[in-house]
Amino acid sequence: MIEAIVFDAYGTLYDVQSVEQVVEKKFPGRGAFITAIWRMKQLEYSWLRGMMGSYADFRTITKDALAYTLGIMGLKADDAELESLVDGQNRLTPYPEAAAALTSLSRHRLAILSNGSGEMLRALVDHSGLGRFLEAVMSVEEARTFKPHPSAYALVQRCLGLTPDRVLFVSSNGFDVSGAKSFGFTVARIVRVSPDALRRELAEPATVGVGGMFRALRSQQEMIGEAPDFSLNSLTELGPLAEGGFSVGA
Ligand code: 2OP
Repeated sequence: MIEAIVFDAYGTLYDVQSVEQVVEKKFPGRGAFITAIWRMKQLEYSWLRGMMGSYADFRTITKDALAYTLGIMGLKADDAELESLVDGQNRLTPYPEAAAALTSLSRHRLAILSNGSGEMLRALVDHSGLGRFLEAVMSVEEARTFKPHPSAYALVQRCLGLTPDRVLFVSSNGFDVSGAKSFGFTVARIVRVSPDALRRELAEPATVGVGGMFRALRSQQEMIGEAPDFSLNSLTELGPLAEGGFSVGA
């Protein structure tokens, strides 16, 4: 039986592209491009550091990824400016349906497990007000590696005292869906970009911009096995799924 619902943060409860406004203000006309490359590099650095066994917290990784992005574009930012842009990640906007969806799930234990550092996640959750729904906000910091490493997902059992079969893990990130499923959780994937919409967007490759490239690489289910148990179009569909007892195939 599912007792707890554990959410990924970035891209699942919070819209990572919402930092674009902050970036656009600093670099007019380049916000969308910088934000997309920044997010891609941020995750790459977490995976690289995970594989290299050289952990650095997510704030450091996020800052390094931004420095990389600005560097390749020949844009200058001093340390204080980099820090201030990174702070923008602590004020991301939750998806519009997030609060209502969490309200509808109040009979379950609710938590976040994120690659974000503890300090970033506390700021994010406090700023957005979603903290009132959550029993725990877990950072991979304690495991000193990143999702999709199994020891990151193992923090859920340590923190909530629940074996994986009692947890529904919710993510929109393909890598996270595969990692969580491989770990042993029941997994719901939130489909933020449908395969049809993406196919339409990619029909004319010559006109695809960085946003399309981002969606092509990061919005779809990965093809490395480990398919999710449920694919939902928004967080709102979790309520009815819970009402139905999370029956697989629902
Ligand atoms: C997370 O919140 C990075 O989206 C990923 O853990």
